[in-house]
Amino acid sequence: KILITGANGQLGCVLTETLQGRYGLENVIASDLREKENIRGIFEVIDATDYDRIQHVVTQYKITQIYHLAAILSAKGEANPLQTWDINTKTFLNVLEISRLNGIEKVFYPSSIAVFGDAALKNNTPNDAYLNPSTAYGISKVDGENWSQYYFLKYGLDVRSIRYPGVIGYQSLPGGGTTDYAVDIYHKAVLKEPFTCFLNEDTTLPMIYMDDVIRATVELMEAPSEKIKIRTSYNIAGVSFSPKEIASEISKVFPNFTIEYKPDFREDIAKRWSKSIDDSQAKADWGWKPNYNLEAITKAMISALNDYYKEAV
Ligand code: VAH
Repeated sequence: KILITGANGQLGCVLTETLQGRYGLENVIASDLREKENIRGIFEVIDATDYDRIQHVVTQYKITQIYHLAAILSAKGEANPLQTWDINTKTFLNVLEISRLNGIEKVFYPSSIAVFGDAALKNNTPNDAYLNPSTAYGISKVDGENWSQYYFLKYGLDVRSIRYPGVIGYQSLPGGGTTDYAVDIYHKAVLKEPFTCFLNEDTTLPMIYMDDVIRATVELMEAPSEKIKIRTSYNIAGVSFSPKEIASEISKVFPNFTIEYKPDFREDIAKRWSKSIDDSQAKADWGWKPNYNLEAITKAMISALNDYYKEAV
């Protein structure tokens, strides 16, 4: 039985559906701080800062695996560091401690390319780069990575983690992230509206398509334990592009599409992150391979959002 926290979130809702498809609707317990949004199947409201509440649900459903997706993203995290600490770090420690005390078999922890700061190489950032993040969010993710490794080394808890790039998908909207523009831009393009970008035109960031990132998560979690050599977190790469490059790809489909640039505080966050990621370790250890480049992402996003907005009319 699998428990997912943060199931209403950008990735949580898609991962819930994928795991339900793989392991059966009755074997996946979705949870979130808020009442259920676009989720079928079993759902529990869980405030993951509440240790007893998680423990209760773990006992009630005889949970054997936990995917801990509840988190505050980078841009929103800057407004309230204490809340970011509670929601990103305290909740994860609750999950780890409950996992070890209840014999949970596997735990998944989403880290982020936000763990990288000025000390890391900007291009092809290696897995073992020195981590000096510049945001409250990045600090919380480095912390989570270290706690993962600690619980693995000290208690043998099978915690696995990926450093997610910015995730692009049509199924859901991100909230409070710095990479969110790369989802919003497709919505505006399909609605034939102009787009205002909060990053500079040349600010390149690592991104990944939803299908790829969900597949990476499932593949990592299904890999034999001895293949998982890194117990902090794995770099994975999808595609890297700047706002100018995504806009130019969109213009091939919508020649009248317009974009203007009004960089705000999120530009300061983005410029300290990596531009591209070296994922050779994930490739070597558990066979990771991305499928979607920018052209394929653009095609898939526009076609899915066209259908979505047609049905919505
Ligand atoms: C954010 N999407 O923008 C997240 C992500 C790569 C960054 O973790 O905050």
